[in-house]
Amino acid sequence: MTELYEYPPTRSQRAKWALEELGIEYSSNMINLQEGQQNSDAYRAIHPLGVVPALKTDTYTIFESIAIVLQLIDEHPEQNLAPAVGTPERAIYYQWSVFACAEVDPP
Ligand SMILES: N[C@@H](CCC(=O)N[C@@H](CS)C(=O)NCC(=O)O)C(=O)O
Repeated sequence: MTELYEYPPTRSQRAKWALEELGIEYSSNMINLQEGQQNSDAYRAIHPLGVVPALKTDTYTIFESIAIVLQLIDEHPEQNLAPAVGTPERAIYYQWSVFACAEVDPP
């Protein structure tokens, strides 16, 4: 079972949106940031930096909201949410995906 570690409304919404858009079955684990649950040993074992989101599947655990979105989209090519690898359209897709976290998030 796929598990999302989230606390809305934060960047975890990105991962949730992708899960919902792709129709993936998942369970939600709320990490209450105001109560400091992100600092528990249990959650630090999932995400060493203690931030949300993180995603745990049967085969891997990852963090970084954009990485989660890109991976989920790659796992479901039949949904056609991303341009084909190696195409000019894919280049632009990478550009804006990285721009979102590298340039938009900091400010
Ligand atoms: N680059 C990370 C940023 C994650 C992040 O900063 N999450 C915030 C919520 S938007 C958080 O969990 N903060 C908790 C804290 O700093 O204690 C991503 O996009 O996943």
